[in-house]
Amino acid sequence: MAIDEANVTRRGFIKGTAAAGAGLALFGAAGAMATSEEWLVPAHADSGEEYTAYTYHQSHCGGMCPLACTVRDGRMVSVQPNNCCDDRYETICVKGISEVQHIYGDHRVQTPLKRTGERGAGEFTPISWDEALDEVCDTLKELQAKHGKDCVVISSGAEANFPWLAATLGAQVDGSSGIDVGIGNGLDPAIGFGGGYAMATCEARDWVNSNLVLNVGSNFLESSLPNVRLFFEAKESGTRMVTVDPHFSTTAGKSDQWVPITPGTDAAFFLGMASVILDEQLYDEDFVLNHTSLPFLVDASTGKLLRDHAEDPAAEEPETGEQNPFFVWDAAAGAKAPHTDATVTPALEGTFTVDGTQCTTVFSLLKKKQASYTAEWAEGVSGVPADTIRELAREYAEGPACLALGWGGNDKMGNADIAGHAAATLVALTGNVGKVGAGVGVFVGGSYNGHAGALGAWELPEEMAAGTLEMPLYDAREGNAKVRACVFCGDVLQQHIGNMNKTADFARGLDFIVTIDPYFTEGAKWADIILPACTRFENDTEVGNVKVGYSNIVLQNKIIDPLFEARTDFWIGKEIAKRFGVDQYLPKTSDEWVAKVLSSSEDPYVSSLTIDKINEKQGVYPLEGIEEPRREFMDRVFATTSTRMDVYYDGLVAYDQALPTYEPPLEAHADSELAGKYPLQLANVRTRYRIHNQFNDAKWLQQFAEPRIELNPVEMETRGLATGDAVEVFNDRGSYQCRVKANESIRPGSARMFEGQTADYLIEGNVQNVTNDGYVERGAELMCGPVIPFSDTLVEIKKA
Ligand SMILES: Nc1nc2c(c(=O)[nH]1)N[C@H]1C(S)=C(S)[C@@H](COP(=O)(O)OP(=O)(O)OC[C@H]3O[C@@H](n4cnc5c(=O)[nH]c(N)nc54)[C@H](O)[C@@H]3O)O[C@H]1N2
Ligand SMILES: Nc1nc2c(c(=O)[nH]1)N[C@H]1C(S)=C(S)[C@@H](COP(=O)(O)OP(=O)(O)OC[C@H]3O[C@@H](n4cnc5c(=O)[nH]c(N)nc54)[C@H](O)[C@@H]3O)O[C@H]1N2
Ligand SMILES: [Mo]
Repeated sequence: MAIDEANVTRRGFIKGTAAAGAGLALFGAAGAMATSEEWLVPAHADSGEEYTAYTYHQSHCGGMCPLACTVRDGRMVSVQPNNCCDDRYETICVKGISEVQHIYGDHRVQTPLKRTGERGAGEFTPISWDEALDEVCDTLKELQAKHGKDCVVISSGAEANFPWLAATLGAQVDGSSGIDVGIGNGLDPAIGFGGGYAMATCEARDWVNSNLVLNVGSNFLESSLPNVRLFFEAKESGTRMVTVDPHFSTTAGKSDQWVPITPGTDAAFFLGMASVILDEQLYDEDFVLNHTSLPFLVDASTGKLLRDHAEDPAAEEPETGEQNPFFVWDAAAGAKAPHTDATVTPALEGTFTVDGTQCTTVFSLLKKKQASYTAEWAEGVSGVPADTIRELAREYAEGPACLALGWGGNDKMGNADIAGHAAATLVALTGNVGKVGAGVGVFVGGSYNGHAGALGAWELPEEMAAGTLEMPLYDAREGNAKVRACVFCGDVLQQHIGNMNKTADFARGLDFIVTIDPYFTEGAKWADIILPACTRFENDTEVGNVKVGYSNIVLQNKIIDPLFEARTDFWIGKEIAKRFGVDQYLPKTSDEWVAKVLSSSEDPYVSSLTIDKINEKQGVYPLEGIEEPRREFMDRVFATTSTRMDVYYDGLVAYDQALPTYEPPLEAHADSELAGKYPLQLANVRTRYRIHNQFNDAKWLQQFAEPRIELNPVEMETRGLATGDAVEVFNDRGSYQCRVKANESIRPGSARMFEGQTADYLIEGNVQNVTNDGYVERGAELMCGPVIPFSDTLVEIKKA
């Protein structure tokens, strides 16, 4: 343990434990306790050792900021941007700076803990690592012997690092089912990119080359802090930045134009734009004919795309478009022709008889469908004036333009896939993809949006493999699932699923729950055993991890020794592997693992790198070719079956969603049955002061981002509320209490809350108590399964 006991003053010690409230029992052994209160006594500048070491910060804000950390007398005393090779990557925010305090925060789990009270009550007693690990492994083995290996489900947040825990246990893995897949479910099948997460087809660095950036449903200037500079560079170079958001967000405030929209109606807005583009013939005819499925023939009676032959559903690989072409209508020959025949000029519209079957084109079907989706109709649904829709449609069609979407806006509504599909239709009509200054998708995050590097992996023997996921955890709550035990690396239980009261019932029914986290979270309260993990800054060897972030390969070097009795994820994973008798297949140290991840890369540029070589550049090594922004599909060959933008989803004919058909959100809309009882929509958004539940106990940040619910003054007045009042937020699913704040930026009819706010930081209850966990019937047919519609939530608010 790295605590300088002499510097822990008696007074500081008492204050520290008092601040933690029930902290003695909660967070570990009193004797080992040292919180920031006593930690921040002056360090001796003249005596002791001082050094600077390099690591990267949290990834889940898209950050991974390269950091230079100064350590004095064994304590981390300052965190600054790493002045590494290229100043584009020298970023830091208040979250990074305040880690000096936060890593010593009073919600750190300091020792392994064993539950003493009811599940969820948060009562624990400290135990030793050996006791904790033995109990974890013995219990898991016992359950697996009875119910099969896959009765254990492992689930991690984004920051944890357990590359082989599931393989060690033969357990199922549930990543983050249903999260951030709303828009991507509708967009990505059209392009074959993004894996359902709507990853942008180019980087925000390309925005300087755009005529327009239409930012719909993202608060980029808070959710993408390392890239904020790119937004302003584009704006200053003359790119028009337009933000479509129900609320006057930070990003809306810095944009050239703010377009307020009714929550959950992005699809209507996009469909209105598409109609203008069709009516005014603003579409890019060359792109439409040669690079999209819009001229493809559809069987009018079944709605299925015409193909050469029926596919074998049992085949291991679906056939390519080359092997099993689609068809277009060759007007010159008066016959069908395979879409792959480059000599044919396809007919865009019409009805044709093909082999005795009535056929039409996707474009004709789109035109027919769009007839009712006029700009005036879209105004009626979305509240965006028809003239604004027309102007934006013309400007977008002119291009080059980027359609920047979000994970925090309409993505968090049940109807999100329709918005994604409508966005894909807009892109297909205008060709705003695969050329300089044009792209579509979510641009948030430096670490997700740069160039990707091909890191290698540690190979495991074949028999060491994870189980197959039976069903996502949100469905496992319905009962009848195999799962008997869960290992949560991070706060999955509370943070990853809507409707906490239902999740709590599920947690009560499980046989065993383990949480591995540096902090005592809401989800940890449900654990039987809590294992204290190290933060990014602590390690027991030289190097803890390697990642690609921000177009660079970055090392997580050790800054300080593990604090308290915390241990690294790597160490915990190894100790579990030892007890399961498979330790011999794993690297001995994280240094050995990192070296292997580099040397086993298929890319010779990456495999030639070593830890030393990267550390010569202060832990940050640029990938090749990163001077140019990443741009996908510049050859306009898409990663779809036809290699074109496939906008017609004939798998969804049964749901009338082969082309986007407008549907309102599940519950958060004006005609909702619940609207009378619960008139306010609860928008769950991110803030620059937090990463989800992370930094809740960062004292220096709490003063800027005290958890509160925000309402328009009009809504405050009708409820007789004043800023600072304690309120209850409730619906049929549950309730929570917090303070309320008036804010004119909030749209009347909605309330806004920063997500990740949990019971320990509110007056009572947890935001997740009220959030929606329902989904649409077609959910199972979508690319990533249904989205969890956290913001498709209606509530009422009253004085508590
Ligand atoms: N600082 C920080 N950065 C983060 C994170 C973090 O926790 N903290 N988390 C990361 C993660 S995991 C994610 S998913 C991303 C999310 O990043 P974003 O997609 O930018 O999500 P939010 O920041 O929640 O912003 C969503 C915006 O959409 C608006 N909105 C709400 N409903 C609608 C709607 O129906 N239509 C439209 N058009 N707009 C709507 C909200 O008012 C809000 O301004 O951020 C990442 N970056
Ligand atoms: N109501 C509501 N819920 C939401 C959302 C919403 O809008 N509304 N948004 C959703 C979205 S978009 C997302 S992406 C998810 C994000 O939810 P998470 O994936 O849970 O978010 P993270 O910030 O990655 O959480 C990381 C957790 O890991 C812990 N941790 C940090 N470092 C380490 C480490 O080194 N090792 C280990 N073992 N643990 C570590 C942190 O203390 C924290 O508990 O939340 C979702 N939940
Ligand atoms: Mo997310």
